[in-house]
Amino acid sequence: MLIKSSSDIKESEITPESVYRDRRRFMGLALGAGALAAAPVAVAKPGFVTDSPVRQGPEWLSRRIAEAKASPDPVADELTPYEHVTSYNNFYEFGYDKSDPAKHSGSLKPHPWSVEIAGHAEKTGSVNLEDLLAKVTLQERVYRLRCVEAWSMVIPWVGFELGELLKQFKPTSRAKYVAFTTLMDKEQMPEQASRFSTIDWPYREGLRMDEAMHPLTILAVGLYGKVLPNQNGAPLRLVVPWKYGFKSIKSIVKIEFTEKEPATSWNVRAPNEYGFYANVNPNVDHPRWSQATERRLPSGLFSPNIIDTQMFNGYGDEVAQLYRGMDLRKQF
Ligand SMILES: Nc1nc2c(c(=O)[nH]1)N[C@H]1C(S)=C(S)[C@@H](COP(=O)(O)O)O[C@H]1N2
Ligand SMILES: [Mo]
Repeated sequence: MLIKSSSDIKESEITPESVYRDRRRFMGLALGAGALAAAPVAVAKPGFVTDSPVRQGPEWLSRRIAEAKASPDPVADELTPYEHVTSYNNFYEFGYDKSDPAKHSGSLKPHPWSVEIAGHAEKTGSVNLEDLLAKVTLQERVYRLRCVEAWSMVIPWVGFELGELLKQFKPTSRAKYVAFTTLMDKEQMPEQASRFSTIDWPYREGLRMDEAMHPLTILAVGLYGKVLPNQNGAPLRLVVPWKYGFKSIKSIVKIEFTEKEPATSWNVRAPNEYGFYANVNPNVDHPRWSQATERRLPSGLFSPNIIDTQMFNGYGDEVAQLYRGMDLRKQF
């Protein structure tokens, strides 16, 4: 096994998921010498990323991701397998079928990448991804992702707290919201050139300042211990686990501190269906379907895995206080 070249290793031996599970076990236990010897070689070798069928990021990024701190808290939910997380996606810049992003996002060039920081902050300007990541602590976070379409997954992200980044730019007292923008590039994101698009590109999202600063809110650069695949929003995407998935904007090029609530893509498109807050809420149905339950992937066609949706996607203990005094039926 040690001397196999990467081309000799069958993909089945090194699925990111199995490697990942072993890595978690490996990292999570205080190992004696015996256990160390039993740890699979593929786990110990940091270069496992190079065996990936997924397009890779630069070496420096793979290394940073491999060094990320393991998740502190175990999540009871079973992880959604890697193949599902990376092949069943919403990323309308590449098409509207769930399989389109995995098929068509090869045109996206996530490296090099830079992010513009703008608006009400003492420091603003453009920062490249490597410099941006040099000043934050990468860690693993296992989160439930609940799409407004009533399906969900459990994904082990690698990322950092958005608040840790935002503080560095010293937002002023006028900064009440944070607005995010996805890359606008018709060559890299072909659907942005379509005359039949349902969205007014580029994709935009936003959070209230306290939501943006909440420790559960992260920017992700990886998943399953590997560089974020293009279809999942490479190289940098938001993850807000207590809100519907459409808030978790992908491939971010701009972060702006604003005084007023920013316009957000789905809210602009259909304000009666998609609110600015978009907190997961089983008691407030979408006008065209119930939000009381969800299809947890993977889910069979003949034996669908239907579970109850939880208030704030199960993160109520951490975030409910952000919305005290608000009518969540009106501010949905
Ligand atoms: N730029 C951009 N970001 C986006 C979307 C999109 O179409 N474009 N879709 C959103 C929706 S509806 C969901 S459910 C999640 C899906 O993330 P995933 O494909 O990584 O599971 O991304 C969100 N972020
Ligand atoms: Mo979604």
